Amino acid sequence: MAKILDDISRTFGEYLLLPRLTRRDQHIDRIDLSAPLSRSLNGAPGSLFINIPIVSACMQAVSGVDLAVALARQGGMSMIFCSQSIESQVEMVQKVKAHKAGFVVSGANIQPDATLQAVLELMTRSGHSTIPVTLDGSSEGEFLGLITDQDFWEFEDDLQNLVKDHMTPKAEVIFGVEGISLREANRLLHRHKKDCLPILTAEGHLSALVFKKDYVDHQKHPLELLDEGKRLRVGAAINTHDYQERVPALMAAGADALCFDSSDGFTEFQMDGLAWIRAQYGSEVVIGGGNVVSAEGFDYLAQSGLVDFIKVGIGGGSICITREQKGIGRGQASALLEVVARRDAYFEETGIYIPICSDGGLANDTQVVMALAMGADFVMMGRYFAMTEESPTSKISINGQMYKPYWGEGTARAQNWQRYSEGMSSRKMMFEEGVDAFVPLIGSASEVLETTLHKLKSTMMNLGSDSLKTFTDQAIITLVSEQSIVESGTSNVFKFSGNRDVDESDWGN
Ligand code: MZP
Repeated sequence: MAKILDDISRTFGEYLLLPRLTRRDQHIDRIDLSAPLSRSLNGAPGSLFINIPIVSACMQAVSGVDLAVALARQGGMSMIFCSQSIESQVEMVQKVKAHKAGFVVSGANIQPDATLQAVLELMTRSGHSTIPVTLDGSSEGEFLGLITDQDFWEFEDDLQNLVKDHMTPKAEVIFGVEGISLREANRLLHRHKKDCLPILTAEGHLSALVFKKDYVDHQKHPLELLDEGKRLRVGAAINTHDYQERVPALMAAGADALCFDSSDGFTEFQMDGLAWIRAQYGSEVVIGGGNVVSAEGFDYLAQSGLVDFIKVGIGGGSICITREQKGIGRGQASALLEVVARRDAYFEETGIYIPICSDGGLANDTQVVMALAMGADFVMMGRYFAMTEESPTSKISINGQMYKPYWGEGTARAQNWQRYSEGMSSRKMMFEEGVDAFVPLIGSASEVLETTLHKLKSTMMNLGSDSLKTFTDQAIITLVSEQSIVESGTSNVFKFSGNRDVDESDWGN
């Protein structure tokens, strides 16, 4: 007969943390949010850490080049999706690795014979106020000058005038030559009181731009996740079908970590993949396995000695219908608590520490905090990043509100890449495990992360924790009744919604 568990499947929203002693010497700016991505032995540090405990999901609608760059700049890491051809995934990894922090390929350029009207339209379309002028209007063309919104007045100048008559010509532009270090480029910006420095090749062609605002941004975000060569770090998803071709290509491209993208990692297929990759690359490669939702699943992957980190979660993803379609999965909090308990016992038994990633179903910042308090070393999120400017999809306006498309990897839309790129139509899709949806656009990755990380650090202060390790060790968590959940919201007050005809200055008086 089937075994029935005593406990029911629980979600993060059913728990609360109890405050512990907050010390006078604690400071929010000194809290360490770094998290391990690789396994370690007897308390020695592992080979790979992230500076904030957040990675982005292995999904087409989430982890493209722009998000990977934005997230690594904040200290986290993206897992570039594998539901695409090996060549295009490799190209994405290469683009992230080639991204020179501070050096930006110019996205909006114009020819000297274009009109001011065309410049205006380009500025509106691109959101840029400084436009390089190149002979052929491309980002690599011969550099002729710069035109900015200070060089003409929209309502005073004739917009049919030509760019060449208003631009600052090359002879008057301060520029750097390719090979210049970022530090030197920033010094030039500072010395000449400029906002933008074009970088030219020895032949005088445009190569990149360096902006003062990026320097300021870097100073504000010192947690950038860099490899030994000062390149941004990026991870890549892999599958159990083509790893013998995909992994060597990704390793050659410089991927910093690999991660099996599978809703169920408790399989011999994944074990075969892990064994093959380890045999080829030894400890040179960091590999994540999963997903699992039980101590049994954890043991299967951990005891092989092949895996660096293990992802937990089946069916909790915001676009996931695996539980409805197949009847498998587990409440994310129950799954995480059981796997973390087994991981800790395994560490006691063997001295081997395996980081745990809580993957999917995190509906808000509080749940991120709870997952980390419950012992996840880091979290993986899809919806959260799909909603940002940097996700790879195009914005769309619905009833005046901006949205972005977001779809699961288990949808026909995501799975169709094989048919288009490799003619692999033999594995016919019988049913979908995900849905195709829209999510509101909420801002840039740096803006949303700033809020999330601030809330996390604030809760860590409440628990008297200076690091994520002490956060978990000090966490006392209580299960709450349905009535407590009601009590957690506002109660017996009238909340304003929509526009208020009240002078803001009245508030707080
Ligand atoms: P979320 O952050 O949007 O709630 O969940 C993202 C996670 O959902 C992914 O990391 C992955 O584990 C899972 N996922 C992705 N596609 C599907 C699907 O189509 C899915 N069912 O469950």
